[in-house]
Amino acid sequence: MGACGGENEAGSNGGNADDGKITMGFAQVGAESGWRTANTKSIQEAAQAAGIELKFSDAQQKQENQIKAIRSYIAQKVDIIAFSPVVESGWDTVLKEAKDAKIPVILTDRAVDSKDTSLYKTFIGSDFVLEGKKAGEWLVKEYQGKTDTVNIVELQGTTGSAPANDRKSGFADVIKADPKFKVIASQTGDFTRAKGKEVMEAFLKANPKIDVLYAHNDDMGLGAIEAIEAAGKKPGVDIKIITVDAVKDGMTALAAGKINFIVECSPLLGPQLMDLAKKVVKGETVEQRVLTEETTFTPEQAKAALPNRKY
Ligand code: GYE
Repeated sequence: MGACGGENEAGSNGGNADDGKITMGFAQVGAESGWRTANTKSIQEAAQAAGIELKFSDAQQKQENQIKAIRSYIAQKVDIIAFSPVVESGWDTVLKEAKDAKIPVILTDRAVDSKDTSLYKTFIGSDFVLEGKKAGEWLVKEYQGKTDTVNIVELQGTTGSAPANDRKSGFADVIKADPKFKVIASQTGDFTRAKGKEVMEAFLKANPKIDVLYAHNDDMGLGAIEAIEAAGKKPGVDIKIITVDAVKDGMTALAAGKINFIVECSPLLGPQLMDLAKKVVKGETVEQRVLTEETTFTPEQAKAALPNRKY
């Protein structure tokens, strides 16, 4: 600690690693879900453990707020910027601004669709297409040997976000092999419990026969469970439910049989992010893509995993 004194000239090359301590500006999506809360905690705790000074902002699920935060980190000459882009498109301009200021950027959790991959150093997070596929594969197995039509409703994540786009396409890709699977309604619930409930209420009103709900995260699924129960139906029995994330509340509902299957998406990205940040600031090369390891859970597996679940 304190190896470099304050006598150095202020960083002339943009970043200010001259004080020996790395400063990271992190532009978070918001606080929309249990996943996000766990992700924020992981980042804050890991920064502290790694001795990285963290400047943290919450964009309340708005891209314009994230762009503002990133611009302010550039103006403050942080050493590195990390962010979880709320949507995939529209980042080129601000990423170029960071590049021109020689401040490296790490994408965490969600991807951008920028063609120029030199605009960021690495992208750490899950394979959302694979998550959607795992959800679809469970469904295919569950209805194996049956011929009746399976009416599916889908609660999508935030419109234009990587997890919503990819979880939708991965799932669709797997179930399209069998025409008995029909997605009869698909709408965004913005990854929140309140929106999940509201949209599920509308689904239930408009569709007398719903067999399956596929929700892009636990929170929307949990909101939908309230709507299903209020409509006098049994979640997990009358309507089978698949979600993604595997946060504690989701796992509890899974263990209770109200959700049938959860595809895990780990929010604990903090420690890996801090390791990568240190390497990038030192000028070491890092992998362009760092994948998170994940599994899936049935009710039995949820019961076994719950006592040790950290989030
Ligand atoms: O699944 C959802 C959250 O980007 C992986 O965002 C993340 C998603 C997560 O709101 O719960």
